Amino acid sequence: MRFNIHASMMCADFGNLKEEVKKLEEAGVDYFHIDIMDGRYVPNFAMSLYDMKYIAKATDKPLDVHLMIEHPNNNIEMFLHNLRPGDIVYIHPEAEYHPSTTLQKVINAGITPGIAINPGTSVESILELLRIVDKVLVMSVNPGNAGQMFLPYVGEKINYLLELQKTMHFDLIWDGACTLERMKTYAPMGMSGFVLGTSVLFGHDKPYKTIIDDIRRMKF
Ligand code: S6P
Ligand code: MG
Repeated sequence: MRFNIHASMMCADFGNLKEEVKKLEEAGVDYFHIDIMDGRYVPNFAMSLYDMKYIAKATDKPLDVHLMIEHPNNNIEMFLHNLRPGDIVYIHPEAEYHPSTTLQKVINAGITPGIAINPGTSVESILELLRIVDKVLVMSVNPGNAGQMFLPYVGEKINYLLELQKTMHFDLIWDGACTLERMKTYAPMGMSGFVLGTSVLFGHDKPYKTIIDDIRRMKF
């Protein structure tokens, strides 16, 4: 069963970033997931524009850039100018007064548009945006940190989105506390990608390649 593996780079070893990118590439990840935070929309600072630029230069693989910043419309061009066709940018609709205007900028730049949905955000409140985005990052933890506990009430919303994607044509990507069990359950249901952080990929006593090979060999 084919699904995309997104490596959550805020969990990588920044002392050896070049080497990390190389190892993850060789291990067969499909996307480098870049968590950009501003300390306002979320109570943390993770990666920045310059980290993103560095990783974009270090790999030919696509990036998916998760903007956890207030009013991304004010400075989204800085990110878009450094991305390539095939890369994805997700914004949080709550962080913007007019999210569809911001998404249009992403589309006009030739970058794939996406939204990220917080655990407390209802599908109804972002339904119209589902008509214009190609990717939906569904968060099963509140944005801001890696290594958080899965919030079980998100399960019902994920099922609803999996139903909607059949007619509204967007891809669903899971972000937060993604375990092997969750991949096993949700990949056959149509989840197109999983962001892997500390739960599966980083900080374990195994090479990335072994972990990814085991995931690819999983029986469904
Ligand atoms: C959280 C961020 C995520 C995490 C990732 C961590 O704000 O958007 O991308 O980095 O989910 O994964 P884990 O397995 O540590 O929860
Ligand atoms: Mg993320």
